[in-house]
Amino acid sequence: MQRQRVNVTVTGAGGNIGYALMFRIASGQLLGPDVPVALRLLEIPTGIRAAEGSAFELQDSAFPLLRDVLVTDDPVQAFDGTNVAILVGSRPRGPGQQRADLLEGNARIFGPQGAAINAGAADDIRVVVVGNPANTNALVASSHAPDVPADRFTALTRLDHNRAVAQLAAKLSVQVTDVHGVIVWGNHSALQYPDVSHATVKGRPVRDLVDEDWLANEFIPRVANRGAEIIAVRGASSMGSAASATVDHVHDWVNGTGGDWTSAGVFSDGSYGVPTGLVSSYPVRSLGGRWAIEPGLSIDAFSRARIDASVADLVAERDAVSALGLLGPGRA
Ligand code: NAX
Repeated sequence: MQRQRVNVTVTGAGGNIGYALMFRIASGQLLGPDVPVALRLLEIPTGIRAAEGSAFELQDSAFPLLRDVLVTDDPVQAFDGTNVAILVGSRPRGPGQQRADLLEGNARIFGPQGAAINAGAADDIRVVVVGNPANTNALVASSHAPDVPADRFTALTRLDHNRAVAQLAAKLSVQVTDVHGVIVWGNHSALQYPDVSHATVKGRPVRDLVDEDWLANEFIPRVANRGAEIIAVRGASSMGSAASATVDHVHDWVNGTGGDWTSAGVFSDGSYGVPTGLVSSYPVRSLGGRWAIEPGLSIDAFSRARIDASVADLVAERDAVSALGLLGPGRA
């Protein structure tokens, strides 16, 4: 028997990741093979034609689960009654722009979108922010949605997690399914910390299988800078892998993580010395449709320094949007 229809909003639907995402959503990979979906595609006026063209292609795909597609440039309409909001559309860093300009430009997008979610989304709304700077954009959106529980706002760090798993599998000549217990901490930025302290491969600690030099000088920088490497080789930024990680994130959030934890940007409750109120990447499990931070993991000095550096990056971003007066009343 088919389940109740789920409304899914994708912002930036006329862009690269939006294009790669929508076919995965409509085919049932986001929520499950028995869950009908209605898509709401939000764009700005310059992107509307691209989104409309993509909607034609969705129609031509005759997906059995796809009930409806709406293309709009009105956030209020896009988020009305939505159950899952995937916020991809953002303002890219322009030539010569400083981080403050980037944060400001994006806060002016994610603030109103948070307000529209607050006003009209369904009670079970789940939000994942993909558009960069993803963690702080999630914080801004949430701060404008005071009626929506903070734990419904998340940022995508699953791509970094997947990259870390894949790099370990390649290094150790095993399958990705043999790798467990990887963590990405902190900000989805070059200061993120992909941590293998608790990772195992076929039951053996990864730390016994690779040397410190490889971890510090190859693995960590490669995962953290993989986006730039993709651009250099492909001539365009990550799109299929980013869409795939987004599908993984929402799928696991809704359906559960099973035996292993994964990584996601969630509101800190103070765990692991991360100040409350920041959206930081953590080891998380989803149970009963809610993310929970994995408790009680040991943190050695190597990890502590890197987590602290990434968290300092998050604090600087939060302080910058706060100084600009762009945080809403929700969780200042
Ligand atoms: P594109 O430039 O191809 O697409 C972005 C789309 O967003 C454009 O069509 C634009 O018109 C639209 N848009 C801009 N402002 C909007 C608004 N206010 N409302 C609705 N739509 C709006 O970029 P794409 O390659 O799809 O990347 C999108 C974002 O994902 C970027 O910020 C990028 O940095 C970020 N990424 C995040 C990743 C993550 O792991 N969190 C990894 C991949 C990617 O780098």
